[in-house]
Amino acid sequence: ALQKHNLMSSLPLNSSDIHLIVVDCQHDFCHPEGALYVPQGECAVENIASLLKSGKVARVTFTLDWHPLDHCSFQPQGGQWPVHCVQYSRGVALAESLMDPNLLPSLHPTFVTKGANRDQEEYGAFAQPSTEELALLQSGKVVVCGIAGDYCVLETLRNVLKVRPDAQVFMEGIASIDGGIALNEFMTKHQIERFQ
Ligand code: VGL
Ligand code: ZN
Repeated sequence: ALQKHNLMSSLPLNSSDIHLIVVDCQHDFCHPEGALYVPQGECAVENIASLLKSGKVARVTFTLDWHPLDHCSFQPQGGQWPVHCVQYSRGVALAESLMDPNLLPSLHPTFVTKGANRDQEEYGAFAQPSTEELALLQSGKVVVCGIAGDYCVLETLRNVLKVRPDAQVFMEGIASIDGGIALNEFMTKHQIERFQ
């Protein structure tokens, strides 16, 4: 769900302005001490931070894994994953190097949460995009990156491609649990362009 406090979400961008979608770059996935640390997560985050600072990006959307304490995907509930990204815990925080009060305000950040429904696994953002989310996805040249490449990035990319078949992927800004196999296969199969 799109966090509606963001009043800049209708800021129009030209199709040449980059709109970077950063998937789940949160403490639990990016920090070696996080609950569901994905190897190389810090490298992906550093590369994303550099791109955001490069001046090439006009707008950023952050997706956040955002689970209630008893989410069905958690092992104590019989799910596959350790308890992670619990709402209002440290684990949901954006990775340290992306939190830059001198930079983010000029990129009109929007936050999109997912996984809040206790009874449903939801890897991808924009599964059933609202009118506002559709407008957001129409904005700029859409480039996707984040963590994990084989789960939430892949699923978010599938959803984004339904609205924006021209979306690209920033490979250096991705870390995958499987080392990149699933995402690479998907990109080859669907001839998705890499952002250079
Ligand atoms: C994710 C596993 C569980 C992800 C989220 O962000 O890729 N993976 N929840
Ligand atoms: Zn999750």
